[in-house]
Amino acid sequence: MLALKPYQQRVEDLLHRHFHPHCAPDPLASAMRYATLDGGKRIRAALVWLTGEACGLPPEPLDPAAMAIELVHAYSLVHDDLPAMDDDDLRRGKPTVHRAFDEATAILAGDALLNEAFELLAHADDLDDTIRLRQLRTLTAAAGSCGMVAGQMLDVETTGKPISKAELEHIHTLKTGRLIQAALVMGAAPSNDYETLAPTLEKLGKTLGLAFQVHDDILDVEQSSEILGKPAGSDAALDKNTYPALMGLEAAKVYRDELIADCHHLLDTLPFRQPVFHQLIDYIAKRSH
Ligand code: GRG
Repeated sequence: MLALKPYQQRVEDLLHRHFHPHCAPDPLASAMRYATLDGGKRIRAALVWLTGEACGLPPEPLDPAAMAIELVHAYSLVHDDLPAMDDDDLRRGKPTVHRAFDEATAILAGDALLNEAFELLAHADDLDDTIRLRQLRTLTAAAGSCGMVAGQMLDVETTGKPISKAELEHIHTLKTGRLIQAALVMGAAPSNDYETLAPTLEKLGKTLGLAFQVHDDILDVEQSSEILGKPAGSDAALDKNTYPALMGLEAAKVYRDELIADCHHLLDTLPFRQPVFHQLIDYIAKRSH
């Protein structure tokens, strides 16, 4: 998506500068760079800045929040790819961190990236303490044991077991939705209207996170079907707890489109008009990877 480019470039440049040089010893520093730089759609960082822009804020005060959320996201991917979790060999078109380095380095790089995110926000000295605390509270709660980690735990626990749509929704609201929600809330943190905007942004973030996940599940089914040469909806991906497995591929697409329509309506109830924001919502359900 063309409109995403400036945000992608901005976070890439900021992270590049942040990691060159870095005090961590090698191979830790190299693994942290490998996991973070030159990759990813940067949707979460873009959402931080877009929400800020919509609130009339310049990008600079939101740089630490945009970087921090991408660091938390990168950590979650490194740990999710580990043999004890998804055991994936490829991420962002290249070998996963534990394949390119080793398992111990990948675990430590993930740990370091998570801490780095909070350190970065804690040191965002240009921000008023109230704003900094708002962002720290939002991100720690979203990433922590009652947020993304809880979602991952429930996902691991329920893999291979039949679950209801409500249970799947709960898992993905935590696992994927909480960080997307945090991006919106952190972006509005410096706004004078924060208290008024936060509840709608939370609702929008939750709905957008779900739409993101439903589309991710659809992509998994369609792309593995292409690879295996079978009709979409008939392959092994359907054994997993995903929306297409639970409700069928076509119904999952309808559900995704309903969630996207809800997102547009929620955005329209906010006191800002941001065409790029609407475009990003559509992109979430149209992206090919
Ligand atoms: C290990 C605590 C812990 C949490 C992991 C986010 C997550 C929880 C696991 C990722 C598994 C996964 C592939 C979920 C599908 C949705 C998702 C988060 C996809 C990856 O996000 P993108 O598409 O990634 O924004 P890029 O590479 O573009 O940044």
